[in-house]
Amino acid sequence: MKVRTRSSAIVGAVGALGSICLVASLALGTASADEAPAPRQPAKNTKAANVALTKVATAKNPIAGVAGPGGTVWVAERAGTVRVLSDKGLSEPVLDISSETTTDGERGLLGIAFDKKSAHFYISFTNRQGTSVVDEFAVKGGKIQPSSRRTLLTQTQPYSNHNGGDIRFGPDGYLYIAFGDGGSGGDPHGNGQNLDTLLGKLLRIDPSRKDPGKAYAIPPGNPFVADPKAKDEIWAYGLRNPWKFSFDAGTGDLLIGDVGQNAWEEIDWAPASSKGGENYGWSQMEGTHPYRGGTEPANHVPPVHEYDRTGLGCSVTGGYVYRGKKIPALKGQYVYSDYCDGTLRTLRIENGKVTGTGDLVVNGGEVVSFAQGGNRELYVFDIGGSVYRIDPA
Ligand SMILES: [Ca+2]
Repeated sequence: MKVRTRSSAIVGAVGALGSICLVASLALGTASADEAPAPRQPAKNTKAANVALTKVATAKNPIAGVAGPGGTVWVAERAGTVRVLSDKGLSEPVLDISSETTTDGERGLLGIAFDKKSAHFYISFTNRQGTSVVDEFAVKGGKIQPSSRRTLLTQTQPYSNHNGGDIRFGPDGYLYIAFGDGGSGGDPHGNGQNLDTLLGKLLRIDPSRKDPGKAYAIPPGNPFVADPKAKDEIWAYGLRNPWKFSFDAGTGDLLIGDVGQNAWEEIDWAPASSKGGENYGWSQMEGTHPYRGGTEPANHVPPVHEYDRTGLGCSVTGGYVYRGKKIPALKGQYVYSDYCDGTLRTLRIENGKVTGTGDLVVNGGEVVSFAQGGNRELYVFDIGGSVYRIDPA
C-alpha cells in the first residue's frame, strides 16, 4: 500500500479501485500519525467520541456527496452517475454523464452541489479531453431538469492528476470551486503562486447572476478584482490538490484538506470573517516546510494542522466539523481522514489553533470523501463502494 508514487495521492485513491480491503486491514494502530508536536498526556490520540460506522449503501466508486431535498443525500459516482440516498436506500441514477467523462488518472465526476434552496444542482467533472467543467441544472420538484443544463466554467488541465474538483456553496451563497495545481509533480508550471491561472486555487463565483461575457458573476468582494494581473474568480491560492473542502455549518469557517507532495498532508483553515486572498503556500511550501528550496511567502497562511508520512497516511481527505445531534461528544470537532489510512481522525480548533487531536477508532477503508446530510449527520465514502453513516456506538 505504500508503494504508490507520491506525486499524486489521489491517483492511488482512484486508480487502485480493486485494492480496497487491503488498506482497511492496515489501519488501526496509526494513532500516532496525528499527534500534536507538543507533549501531551497521554502521549497518544484522544478517542474523540464513541461512534460506529453503519453501512447504509453500496455505490459504484462513490466520490462526492451533498445533502439534497427531503432529507436525502445525493451521491456522485466517479464514472459519471448521481444517485439519491434516502430511507429507501440508493436510487437508480438521476443523472448520467458517463459518456462525457473518463476515469483515467484522477479524472471523473468529482464534485456535486446544491444551492441554498436546492433550486439548482451543480456538477464538477473532467470531460473526455481532460478539461475541468462546472455545469448547472435547474431542479424542480426534487428532479434535475436536463434541458436546463448550462456550463458555468471550464479549465484546461495540463495533466490528468490534481484536478481538484470539489464544489460547494458557502454560507455567503456563492459557489466555491477547488482546482488543483494542474498535476504532474512539484507544480512544474508554478501554478500555485500564479494569480493569472485558476489552477491551484479556490474560486468563488455567483451563478445566480451573469457578468458580461461570462456565465456567472464575480462576487464584488472577491479579493483580486482590482488586480488586472489576477483572475477575478480567485478566492484563495497556493493550493496543491484541495481534494475536499467544507464550511463549518456552525461557524462558517472554511476548512481545506490539501493533499501533500511527498512529505506533509495538511488541513488549511480560514475564519468565516475572512475577506479571501489567503496564500496557502504551495509550491514554495509543503505544509509548514519549504518545498524544494522554496522561500516562505511573506503572506503564507500555514496549515492549522499537518501530518507526515511516518504513519499510514499519505493523502488527506478533508471532512466536516460535526454539527449533528446524535453524537454530542463529537460536536464542534473536525472529522477527516486519509485515503491511505481510513481511520477517522478529529481536530478541535479554537480561534484558528488546534487544541486537540484525536480519532474515532473506526476505519472507513479507502476514504475518498465525506458528506454532510441535511440534519448535519456525517457520511463516509469508501471509493471501493461502501457508504457509511457515522452513528453513536
Ligand atoms: Ca499549504
